Amino acid sequence: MPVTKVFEGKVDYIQILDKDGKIDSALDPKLPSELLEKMYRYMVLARAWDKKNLVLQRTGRMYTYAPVEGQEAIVIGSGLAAAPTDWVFPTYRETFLYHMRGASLGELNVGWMGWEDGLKIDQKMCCFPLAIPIATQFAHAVGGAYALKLRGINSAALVYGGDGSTSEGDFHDALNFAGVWNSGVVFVVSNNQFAISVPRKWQTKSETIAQKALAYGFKGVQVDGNDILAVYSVIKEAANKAREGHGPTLIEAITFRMGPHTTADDPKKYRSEEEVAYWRERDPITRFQIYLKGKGIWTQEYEQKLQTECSALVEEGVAKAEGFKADPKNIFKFVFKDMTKDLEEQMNECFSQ
Ligand SMILES: Cc1ncc(C[n+]2csc(CCOP(=O)(O)OP(=O)(O)O)c2C)c(N)n1
Repeated sequence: MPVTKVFEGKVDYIQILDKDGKIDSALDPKLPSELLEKMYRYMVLARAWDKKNLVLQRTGRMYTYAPVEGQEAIVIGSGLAAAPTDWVFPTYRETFLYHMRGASLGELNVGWMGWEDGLKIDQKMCCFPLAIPIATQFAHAVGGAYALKLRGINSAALVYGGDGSTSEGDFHDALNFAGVWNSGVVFVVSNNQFAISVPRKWQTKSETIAQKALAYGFKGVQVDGNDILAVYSVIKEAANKAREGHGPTLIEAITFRMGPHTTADDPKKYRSEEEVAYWRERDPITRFQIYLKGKGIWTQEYEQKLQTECSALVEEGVAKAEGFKADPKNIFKFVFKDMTKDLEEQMNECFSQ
């Protein structure tokens, strides 16, 4: 009986800037200085905002918060690689994208402080509301890409998720449809090594998450998620491909969540100090700073000025959010475009006492 090979796959891993800030000159995307500065500025701002949010939560001024520390290169690299008319489908870990697309930090904080108004997104920003139910956003993105195609709109759909979300049925349904329909979707999986306390190796027997795309008939690629140049380049290429009608790509960005899963979690219970230290040495901001220093862009004065600017922006956002006068009725009003009878009854009952 003859044996013939009917399938063979490969998954590349891409890193352009190593952990010490040294560039692979063959892969250097040679981005203009303004873009490099924008990348750095956004990463520094995201970290300052993130750190402040943790403090706000710990002091009772914010409810549950999901930190982004360590994963900034993925959010910002992808956010800058996407065209403003590409649609994004974020989770709770990528809300900084809303700021990059026009929302103020104050508006973001209104949402994180529990008010529905913070999730009111201008359609022009091309953003879906953040998904908290794990993996539902993948199906939304494939449907969104299909809707864009039907309307003749030449935009990609970028959808985000964590390593844990790839174990959900919705992830596989979405990949299957994306493959069959040749949808213009870029799946960005932030493999931050843990789904709350569940390590990546308990999530799947596959060597990589990227290879799952091969089973659904399209390209999967791994990227150093702490290297903003690699993230930017890989996502840019995938988004162009999506817009040109050449179908989906699955990108597995290897990273680490430096903080807790959310403020309701204690990571010391399930991971070691050594593991955290290993990733601290691979920080996405530090290595980019070294790279910018080598290019003559980064100096101590540059950093000081930037830190001052960022902390002013963060404080302005906090003041705006804390001064926000919310209408509690919006909890009911913002669920559907037209309020259902049931909700109206509940709202009236709630506010009649
Ligand atoms: C459908 C569903 N099941 C369970 C949860 C509870 N939950 C919230 S976050 C999370 C882990 C998600 O891990 P991962 O997808 O790796 O993303 P990360 O939080 O690490 O970015 C779980 C199980 C949920 N929100 N939705």
